[in-house]
Amino acid sequence: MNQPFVLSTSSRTRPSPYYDATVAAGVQGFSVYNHMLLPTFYVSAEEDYWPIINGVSMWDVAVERQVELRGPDAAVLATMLTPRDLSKMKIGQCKYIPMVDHNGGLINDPVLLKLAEDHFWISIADSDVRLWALGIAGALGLDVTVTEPDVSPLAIQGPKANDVAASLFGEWVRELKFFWFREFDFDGIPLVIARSGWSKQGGFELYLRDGSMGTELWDRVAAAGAPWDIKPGTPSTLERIEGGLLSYGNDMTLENTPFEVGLGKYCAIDQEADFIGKAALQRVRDEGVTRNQVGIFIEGDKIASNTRRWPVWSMDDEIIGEVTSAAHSPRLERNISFAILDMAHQEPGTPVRIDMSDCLAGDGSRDIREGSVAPLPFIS
Ligand code: THG
Repeated sequence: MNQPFVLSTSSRTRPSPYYDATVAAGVQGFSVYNHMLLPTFYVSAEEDYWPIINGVSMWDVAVERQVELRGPDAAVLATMLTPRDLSKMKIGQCKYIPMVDHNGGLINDPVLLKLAEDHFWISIADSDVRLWALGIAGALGLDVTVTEPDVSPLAIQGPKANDVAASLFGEWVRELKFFWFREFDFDGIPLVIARSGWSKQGGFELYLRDGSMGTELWDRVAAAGAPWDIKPGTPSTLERIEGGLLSYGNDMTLENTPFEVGLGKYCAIDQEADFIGKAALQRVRDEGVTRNQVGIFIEGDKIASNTRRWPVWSMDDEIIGEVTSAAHSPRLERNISFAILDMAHQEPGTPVRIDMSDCLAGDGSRDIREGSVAPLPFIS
């Protein structure tokens, strides 16, 4: 897509602590996420992708804002906010926690960090979780503060991330387990270092606890990564569709329950503790879903990205669902996508048609493609 406009910015589209460093590194595109600017590419989606697969890449993901829960009832509130079972969660652990409303609709799919028994960070995808958490805390009369602290993640992702992190922080970091973290004073730069990140290639997220030190942290990571040819990058739509990672607002919204988008495995709906949406999710479980997420291979020219959800038709010209995210996979050399389709059309190999007409082209041109249903993930 060739956009005939620029993105106008203001203090409402808050820059990240790494903004100056990313501009100096040659960032060329931004999206808006949690009311902030999210870098989207440096060279091109495909050029930026290969270091994540074969080397190491560093990403400004400060848009993953933290919603901090602190106080005697912080754990009670965290438990109310997700169907995931938190009863055995340890200090120093992260958990991927779908959050749902009273109807079971997805509010967000954040990562939860437990810093102390009375101290949590909800590291959020793109929706206003702080408002939701404040509302629930107030309605339940809980003794907890809900704030947005000055904490901004920088991700290091790719097979060489271990080497870069060890050269920065020491050998101990190689032993850090997946989805665990440690607080670390990095020569005066206050960090929480977690083995996590929005790719399937492995790596770390450095949660910077002082936004005035963004450039300093960026520059130190870039310098330490130079021997491994670290590149500036961004969360990759290509890699994450290949690997089956979902994007809130794209692949799921308030209109979806976790069961429709493969997140049922993170929902302990019969746990002892109460949580928002429990009755609704039990009902959905008992009644079954009417639609479900699948992959679709899309034929024809390389897809750059989708600017809206694309309608999907059966070969009898019935509308059977929508493509929610699409990209060209460099490793499969095919167009791949996530879609939500009616239950009658889930079988891998089922032929479909996709209306990819670009609403932003504005010239009424049509782009109808052939496709076929595929199992997820595309690459495991
Ligand atoms: N990092 C941080 N916060 C985030 C994201 C992130 N918030 C929003 C968004 N990304 C959340 N989305 C995901 C989705 C999947 C995973 C991480 C973030 C993930 N899942 C593990 C997997 O698929 O193997 C399973 C985790 C588990 O078992 O609990 O890594 O990227 N800070």
